[in-house]
Amino acid sequence: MPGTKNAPHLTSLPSGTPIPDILSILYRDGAVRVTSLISPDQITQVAAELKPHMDADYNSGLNVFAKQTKTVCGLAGKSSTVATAILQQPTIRALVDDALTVTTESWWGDSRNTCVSPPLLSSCFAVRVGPGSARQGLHRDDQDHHATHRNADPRETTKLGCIVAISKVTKENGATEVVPRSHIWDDARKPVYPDEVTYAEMEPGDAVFILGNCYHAAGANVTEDSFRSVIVTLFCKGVYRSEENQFLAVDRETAKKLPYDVQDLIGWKASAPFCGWHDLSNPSDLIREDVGINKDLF
Ligand SMILES: O=C(O)CCC(=O)C(=O)O
Ligand SMILES: [Fe+2]
Repeated sequence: MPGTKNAPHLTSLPSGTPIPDILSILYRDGAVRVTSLISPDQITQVAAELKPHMDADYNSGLNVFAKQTKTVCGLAGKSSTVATAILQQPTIRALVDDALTVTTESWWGDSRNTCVSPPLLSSCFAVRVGPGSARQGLHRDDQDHHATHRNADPRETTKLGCIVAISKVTKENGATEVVPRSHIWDDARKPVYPDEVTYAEMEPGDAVFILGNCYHAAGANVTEDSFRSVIVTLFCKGVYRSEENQFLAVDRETAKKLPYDVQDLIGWKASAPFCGWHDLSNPSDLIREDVGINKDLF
């Protein structure tokens, strides 16, 4: 209960904390906040790139978001700063690689093959929770992969989310509700609101990482005039399909201009051995004229 020693608690670590230390909290609690991950200049730039879309965009109409909440999707293609400052951010990428890289061994005839499937971008969108927004329902993000949770294993998930604050984020203006340690619960247990919830309050540039098996929700905005803006970036294991269709979200001409590792992240690289190919080759051959045809999918 709030105020007692068993109150749900979200651990904060400063940017620059060694990756193994961040990972040990993430796997222990299902979520962890990292402060000052993205620089103030980059946040200002992201906000400027988002503004025309936010001004022009509409409520998604989905029941999963309140009617006062606006979303802007497809940010890998709409914001070059998101594509670099967030999608290439070394801490984000290191946590994602650890949680979501899939490595398996199997026989092909007499050969024992080790296949490594790197993570994919699952979705990248801004969520601006406006005054009067109701809270979202508590949920697990890996539900769209029909993930099951049977083994109390922190890694038993298909996704990892990273929510970066663009505005100041407070409990009052809609901070993400998080249920620490719910990532190891089975599928029957329902989180109890508000007793098991804590709030991911943040300054601009802070980030909260939430494993796909950890219960959370966008909070209610009970203010008169404060808007809560965040970038939600979800990553998934490369053997699952992305939540947001990245080939439609980022057109081919825009994808061509992205850094190669971001192209890979949004699906232009096949996952070894044979997942996601085009014409039995890496799709990136279509957008990288200088590297030539690569038929080797292993
Ligand atoms: O906006 C937030 O705080 C979280 C949004 C979320 O959980 C979702 O859209 O899946
Ligand atoms: Fe979510």
